Formats: sequence, structure tokens, C-alpha cells
Amino acid sequence: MTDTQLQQFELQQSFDATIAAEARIEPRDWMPEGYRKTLIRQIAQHAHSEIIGMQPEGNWLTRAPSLRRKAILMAKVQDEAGHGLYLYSAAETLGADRADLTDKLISGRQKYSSIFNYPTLTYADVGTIGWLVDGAAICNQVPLCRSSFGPYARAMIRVCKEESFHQRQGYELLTTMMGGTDEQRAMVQESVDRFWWPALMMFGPPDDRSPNSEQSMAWGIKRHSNDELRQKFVDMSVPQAEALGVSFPDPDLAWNAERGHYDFGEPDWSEFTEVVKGNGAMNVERIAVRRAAHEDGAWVRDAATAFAAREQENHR
Ligand code: FAQ
Repeated sequence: MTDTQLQQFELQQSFDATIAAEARIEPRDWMPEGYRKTLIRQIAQHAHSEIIGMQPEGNWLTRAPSLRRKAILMAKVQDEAGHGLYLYSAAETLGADRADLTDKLISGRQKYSSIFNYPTLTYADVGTIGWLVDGAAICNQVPLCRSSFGPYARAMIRVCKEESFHQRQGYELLTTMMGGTDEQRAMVQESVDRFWWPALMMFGPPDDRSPNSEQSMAWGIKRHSNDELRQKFVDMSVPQAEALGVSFPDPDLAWNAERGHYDFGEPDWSEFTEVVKGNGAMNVERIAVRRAAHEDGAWVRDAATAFAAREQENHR
């Protein structure tokens, strides 16, 4: 073994020992290139989802039914922007460049969550997104607070706290509508019918078709498989739906006493594949809006860069 090989072997051993001890890998630690690449991919996709995820609810900001609802919705949408920023910062600790990540998003070279390619057709969708979309996000992200990469895990703590507030505001909105007129109740049910299956798809493809899961779990990036988290979400959501007085559009949904879980039907994975490929109802518009915002904001970035350069010059 050459000196370089020996050094590489020791670095790998030390990394493996850190993972085995459930301790954290920090940005300056040595890490395998595959680990770095996987994290940049997942964190970037996650950050992009938070930023693109501002659009479906943002669509209702100017048409909120009261000042209270408008203030709540504005705060929620702003929180999502904050989550995107923590996550881009976490990706930067791995050597990624934020401008490059944005470029990859708007040129379609990096993904964001499938869920944000569905339209928001009624105000009930604001409540359903809070309840089911933030609910699924929490289910997926609470275990990420124990992810092996320190900056990602720490960012998730605050994100999850805010997401639980978002989920409760969604549920509260739907509860209010369910206490209203028949028309409002029908509006809630119609919205839940549209969002249930896409929410289940947020957890990713089934385990036997998830190419990244096994390695990500071995590295302690992901703590549970896609199917485990999907099951957890179904088990959690059914009693909430009963309390709310709505049903899910799945004839196969039934309690299985033997398994101690709800059985449920298969999401339409061909729809998922199409949406991820860019053929969902809103993919083109979501990227066009993000691209326009980026281009319209060029003068702000230029001004901030010029200001920073001048400050540096003045302090020489
Ligand atoms: N949409 O091998 P796997 C939010 C891709 S929450 C699009 O299983 P992995 C909050 C996957 O990237 C939403 N693409 O992959 C909010 C991979 O593609 P690649 C964001 C998907 O990474 C609420 C390929 O399929 N949350 O934004 C999806 O091990 C309300 C194969 O899949 C996160 O990102 C999908 N649903 O597991 C904001 C959580 N699923 O790169 C506003 C962190 C899979 O190989 C309003 N991420 N793909 O070409 C994760 O936990 C994981 O990345 C999974 C996927 C579980 C999403």
C-alpha cells in the first residue's frame, strides 16, 4: 500500500466509524465523494422544493378571504423562503455554489418535489396543502433531524418546528370551512380528493424502485425508507380525516389489525413519472415564474455585490 492509499484507507475508516457511532459528519471532515454528491443532490432538491413551493399558495395571497387569513398565509409563504435559504446554505457547506444550483433548477437539470406541479384551484387548497403537504413534509423531515450530515440535520430542526405550525394552520382552516356551509364542506372534500394521491407520491417511488435509498440509509442520510414513511403518513392522516369529517379517495383504505397499520391502494406511479419528467399540469409555469423572478432580481444581486466590493475597498 502506498502512503496515499494508506491515508485514503484511514480517512475512509474514520468516516465509517463516525457513521457507525451515529455521530455527525461536519463540512471540514473528509467524506467520500458519493456522500457529498448525494447530499448536494438531496439538499438542493429540497431547497428548490421550498422555493417553488411558495407559488401554489402564493397564488391565493391577493384573494385571501379575510385580513387574518392573508396575514397567516403571507407568514407561511415567507417561512418557506426561509427554509429554502437555510437549505441552500447547508448545500454551500459542501462546496456547492448557490448561483449554480439556481441555474440547474431553472434549466431543468435539478428536480423539485412533484407535489408543487399541481394547481391550487380553490381557497380550500391552502388548508389542504397545510394539512397534507406540510404533514407529509414533517413525516419525511423529522427523521432528517437525525441525518448524519450536521448542517442538514440542524437546519431540519427549525424547518420542522415551522412546518408543524403550518400543518396546524391548514387543519384549522379546514376545520373552520367544515363548520360552514354545505358548499364549503364540498369544497374541502373536493380539494382533499385532488391532493391525497399527490401527497402520497411526495415520499418518492416505492422502495424496490428507489435507486438512492439503500446507500442513503447506509450513510445515515435517510433514516427510513420511502414506503415506511408513506405508511406512517397514512396511519397518521386517517384519524385526522375522520375528526375533520372528510374521506380519502381510496376504496382500498382499511385498517389491518394483523399489521397494525392501514392498508391502502397503489398511487399512480406513471403519473408520478410524468410529473417528475416535467409533464405535470404546472411544471412549465412554475419554472417560468422562478426564472422571471431570478431575472427581475438581477439588479438587486448586482447592487449587493457592488456594495460589498465598495465596503471592502473602504476598509482596506
Ligand atoms: N418529486 O431514489 P429515490 C416541502 C426523485 S417538502 C420529485 O427514492 P431519494 C415543504 C429523486 O430525487 C418537499 N422527484 O430518491 C413545503 C430521485 O431523482 P435523482 C421536499 C422525486 O432522494 C410544504 C429519483 O426520484 N422535501 O417542500 C420525488 O433517496 C408546503 C429516485 O428516488 C424534500 O425534498 C418527488 N416527490 O428519496 C414547502 C425532503 N421523490 O436525483 C411549501 C428531502 C423522488 O436520482 C409548501 N428529500 N424523486 O434523479 C428526501 O427525503 C428524499 O430526497 C426523497 C426521495 C424521499 C424525496
